[in-house]
Amino acid sequence: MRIDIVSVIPEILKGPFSNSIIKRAINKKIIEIYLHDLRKYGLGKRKKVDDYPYGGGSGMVIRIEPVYRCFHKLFSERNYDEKIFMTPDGNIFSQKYAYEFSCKKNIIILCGRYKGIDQRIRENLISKEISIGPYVLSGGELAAAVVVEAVTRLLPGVLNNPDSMITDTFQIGSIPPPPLYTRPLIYKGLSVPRILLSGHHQKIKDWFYKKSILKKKI
Ligand code: 6GU
Repeated sequence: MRIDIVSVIPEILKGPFSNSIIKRAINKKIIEIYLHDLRKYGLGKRKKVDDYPYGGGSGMVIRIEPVYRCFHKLFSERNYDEKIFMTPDGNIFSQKYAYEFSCKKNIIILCGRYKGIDQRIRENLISKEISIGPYVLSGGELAAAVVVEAVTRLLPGVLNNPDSMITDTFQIGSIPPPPLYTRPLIYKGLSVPRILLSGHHQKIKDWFYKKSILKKKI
């Protein structure tokens, strides 16, 4: 899978992509991630990407030309199955979207900044508008990192133990994971439930199931 991310501050995304799961997926060549600096496609000597809103109002708006140029350069190189705009007023991201995106070959993610972007970009260059929750961030970069992480871990070969993916909390239709314990057996008087040391596999399974059900929010 290939993901192209377009942003005015692509540096924000370098950290999240150079560690852990995503780094491993890149090294294994399961995913390719390319960061594009929108400013490179900006106007004039100062590489301007934003302007004042028509009709007045505070804040700056991202202009269509830089986005159009950047997108069309990429469109000329390959087909994109999804063109996602990260925005606080988009559809709330969920595991369902993570699955959907993980089945695509090429996707572009455009990160918003400033007050917003020209509506013509949203209506003509974008196929999905996504938010990661009901709160406002200064830009879509961290939200894009969340989407990429959720998608990457679903790609075959990324997780060492696919079984752990199946039992993850938010896998659709599953119950939450039970409480987990590891060594030491007792720490400052806090001990691990004895049942887990009993060796009774069926009883342990039943106990885990009961604890999971109890955690489920209805
Ligand atoms: Cl995608 N962008 C911004 N700026 N804020 C957000 C968001 C996205 N999702 C939740 N808050």
